[in-house]
Amino acid sequence: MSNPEILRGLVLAILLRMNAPPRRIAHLDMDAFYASVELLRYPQLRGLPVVIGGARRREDEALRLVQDERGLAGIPACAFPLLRDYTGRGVITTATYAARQFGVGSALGLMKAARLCPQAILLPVDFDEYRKYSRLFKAIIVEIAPQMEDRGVDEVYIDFTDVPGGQREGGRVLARLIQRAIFERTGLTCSIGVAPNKLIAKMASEFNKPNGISIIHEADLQTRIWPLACRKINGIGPKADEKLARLGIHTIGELAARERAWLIEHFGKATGAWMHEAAHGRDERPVVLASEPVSISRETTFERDLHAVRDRAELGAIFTALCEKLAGDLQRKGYVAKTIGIKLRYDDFRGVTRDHTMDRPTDDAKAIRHIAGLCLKRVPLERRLRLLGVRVGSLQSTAQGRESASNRPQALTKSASPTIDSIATTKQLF
Ligand code: DCP
Ligand code: MG
Repeated sequence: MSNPEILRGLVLAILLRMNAPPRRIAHLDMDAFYASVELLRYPQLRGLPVVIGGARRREDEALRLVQDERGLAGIPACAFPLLRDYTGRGVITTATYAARQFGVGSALGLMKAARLCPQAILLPVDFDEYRKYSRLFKAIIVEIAPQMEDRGVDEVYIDFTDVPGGQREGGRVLARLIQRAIFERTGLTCSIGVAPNKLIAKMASEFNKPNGISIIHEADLQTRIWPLACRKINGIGPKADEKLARLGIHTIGELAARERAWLIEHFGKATGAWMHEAAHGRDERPVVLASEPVSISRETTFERDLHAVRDRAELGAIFTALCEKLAGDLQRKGYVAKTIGIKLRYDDFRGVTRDHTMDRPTDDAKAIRHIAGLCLKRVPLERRLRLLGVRVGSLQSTAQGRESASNRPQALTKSASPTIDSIATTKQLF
């Protein structure tokens, strides 16, 4: 290409960019998601403190016997199990806003929460139901705004930039439309932040929770973002936050005031440079449409610590059930897995993982159980166990997986070299 042509191309690109509408990215997060889904079947609990956590118990089964002709909605509120009567070591997954006023919320132990709000109603988790509503609200969004990035069970990013109406009032009009459509078709509320990029949108969706909308423009950086704690930046975890505090930096504004070179000196090249960009509200990450899961896991914390030999039968049954659930997850989502792994936590809280990669992928419960069982044989089992988890990775979509399986028809073998994973706590993939 000749020089004038390149120049013309460049000018054209600049003109197009100048004429392009500004980037408007939304972050949508459902309000008290698991609890709100539960309130759909138990509307009589609206306005009451309700916490979700722990496995289904005898009390929950008994509850269903007191329903009248209105079904579950006919169970009187006074018949529900209360937090004060809970014994065990489960944790809260989420709580209604009425319960949060008492200081209870995600990740708090149920017994500890009982001391803060003994009168709260306790409901067991029902992942299948939450997954169903997760799929439903996302389907409603893509009907209206197809550029959606799935970020987990209850949150998504949406690119409003080129959606008709997506620029009106900075995105408020479209946000309202989506909020209303989700509410009308599911009965669930959500909160939405719309901003020039994902980083700010994620912070903004929290500003007016529940059922809120926040619109942030570049010019709002100093007034709306800089006063916030550094921890509000998605990516600054508790460790980095502690270090920042030790260096006298508490707010995003204080972070922005530091030289880029100074941040690099203290946090390394990549993190330091990223912190500098983030504090100035800059983030070019695109909204990525199809997000394929990397791995799927299921785990359970036992009601009491179990020993591999003395509680063999009980442990075996739990292990098999986990593998069956995982196989169900794979089949429902249309994946087969080549890597099967286990995760254990001992009674002294130390954790260990083992995994094994097979020659051909599977979604079969028995095959998963077999390989997971082999992994279990590779860990010390003298101590009692507190938690057991099974994870499948190296996922392929079922069609692709079946093809590679039929090309290489081999039995499940122990041939691949085992690897030891580090222990990672990741949000459960749905
Ligand atoms: N969750 C969980 N364990 C945690 C945090 C969350 O199991 N430690 C589950 C339960 C939540 C869901 O994930 O309902 C979504 O997490 P959020 O952080 O978005 O919390 P909520 O949607 O419950 O409340 P909010 O209104 O603050 O978004
Ligand atoms: Mg939420």
